[in-house]
Amino acid sequence: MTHEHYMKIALELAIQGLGRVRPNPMVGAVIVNENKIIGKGYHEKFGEPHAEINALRSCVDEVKGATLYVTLEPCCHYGKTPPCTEAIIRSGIKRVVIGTRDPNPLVSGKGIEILKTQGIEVVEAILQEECMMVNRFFFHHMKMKMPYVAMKYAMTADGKIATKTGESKWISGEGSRRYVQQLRRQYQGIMVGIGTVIKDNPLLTYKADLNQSPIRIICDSQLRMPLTSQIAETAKHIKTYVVFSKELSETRTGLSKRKALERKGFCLLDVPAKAGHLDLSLAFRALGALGIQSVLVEGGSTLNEAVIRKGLAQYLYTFIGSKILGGHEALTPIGGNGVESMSDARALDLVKIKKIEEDVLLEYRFRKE
Ligand code: AOF
Ligand code: ZN
Repeated sequence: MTHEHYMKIALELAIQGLGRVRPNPMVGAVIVNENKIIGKGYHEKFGEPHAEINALRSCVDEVKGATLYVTLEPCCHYGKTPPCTEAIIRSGIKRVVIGTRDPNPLVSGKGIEILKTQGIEVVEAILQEECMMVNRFFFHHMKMKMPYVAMKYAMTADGKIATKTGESKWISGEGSRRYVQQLRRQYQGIMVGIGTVIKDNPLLTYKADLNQSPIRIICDSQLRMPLTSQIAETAKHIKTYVVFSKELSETRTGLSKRKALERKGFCLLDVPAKAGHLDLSLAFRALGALGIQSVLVEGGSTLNEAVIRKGLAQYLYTFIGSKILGGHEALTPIGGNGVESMSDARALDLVKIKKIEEDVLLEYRFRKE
């Protein structure tokens, strides 16, 4: 069997950690001796043993002389758990086949060096692209110190996100809404503008398991958050940031509003604003510094426009419902004034088309500018 064959199995194991290991990467490992798989494991839960350790513990046969396949370079640092390199060396494994290097500066190539100095053969970059893709949020955050940002909206076949009176339930069907629930489980944070909170009073959770719900982030420069909203009522149990204007935080009204929100359980984050608009680049930078690796932006059209204008998004999910609303006044997904010339359009690369019942989902990557 090829290296790719076993790495694929390791990748399938890795994604079983989805939603449970973040902000750690998802990692899978397979141990093979004489063409036979003798052990398998993956990183199951944040703070618990790494993939390699679980694979070693699962071995029934002799590990000496075996090959370890692992989707990410083994760590060599003391984190919440001891270094995987030490356990590998102790086990008598002869060869380690790695999907991709760990971008964490505490590891980044050092894990490989340690294994090599102990006489272990190391094979690198097997299914590297796929191994990076499963942890694209972790890689992006390590490199950019900013969260990986994806935007999601649902629009009608004529490109509207609500009627002219603001009704938006429902543009997309049940299947699409179930899909969005799965997305919420994948992203560490979910962001909306305060307009959406006031208009729709959403909960913004992963409903099947609140423990896997993303952190909620509300852009609310003037602290208009209603204290009776569903979000406010649940802020003590589900971590929720309110991002607001630094200028407001220095006024007396700002201070009293801030106190009232803190009593409700909100975490307050102030960032500079210009003409009442938050500096979103600084907001995302601050969220990155708080360890938030990925954010799903769920609108509305004002927030979406600001995110796109500043080039802050990497990925886009567009759901298209089989309906037409019509009208000049009905909102479209991206508000503001838009660009004047076709040459200023934001370019996208289409990566996926999916039919979901009567809806269509289009997934795009934002082309780098
Ligand atoms: C591995 N195997 O399965 C994972 C690794 O705090 P800790 O001890 O859990 O360490 C977290 C760091 O370890 C994380 O930032 C990443 O660099 C690496 N993750 N390494 O060898 C694994 N999950
Ligand atoms: Zn490790």
